[in-house]
Amino acid sequence: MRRKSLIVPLAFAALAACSGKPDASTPATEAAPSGAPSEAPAAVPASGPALSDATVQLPAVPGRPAVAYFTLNSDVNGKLVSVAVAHFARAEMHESKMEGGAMTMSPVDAVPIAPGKPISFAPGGYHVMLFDMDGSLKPGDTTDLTATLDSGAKVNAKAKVTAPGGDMKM
Ligand SMILES: [Cu+2]
Repeated sequence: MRRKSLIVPLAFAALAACSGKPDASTPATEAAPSGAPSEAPAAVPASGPALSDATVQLPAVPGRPAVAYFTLNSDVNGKLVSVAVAHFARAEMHESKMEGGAMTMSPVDAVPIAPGKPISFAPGGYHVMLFDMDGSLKPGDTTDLTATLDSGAKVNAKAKVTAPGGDMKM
């Protein structure tokens, strides 16, 4: 008799502990806002030349040329024939080369482009020399860079303006 009276309360205690309160909250069924069909984004052609990593490095000495670098991807064969950068009166495409143990650079009229072969304008190779800045650009600014192809197509990008010798900084 004593035994039973001990066991029964324990059994109840165990039951009470294991049975949690039934969750009264109903599953959240937040209706997605209806009646607002998402605008399909304007179809961006997968093709077409594109600029990336455009930067303009200001000269260490005021009055000296600035330099522009970028990468140009193209899905067509052709030529890059000119580059222009806002706030500079004149731009020239140059190519740096090692000649006789010295780095020299010479103007280039056109750079061939081809699908799957990005053209890299970077230190030590192709670059754009920029002359006669109007004086309004500072590091941290952006300016418009436009590349023109022999087809007449123009490709635009925002170029990041960097401090002299600051192309390794973020
Ligand atoms: Cu140059």
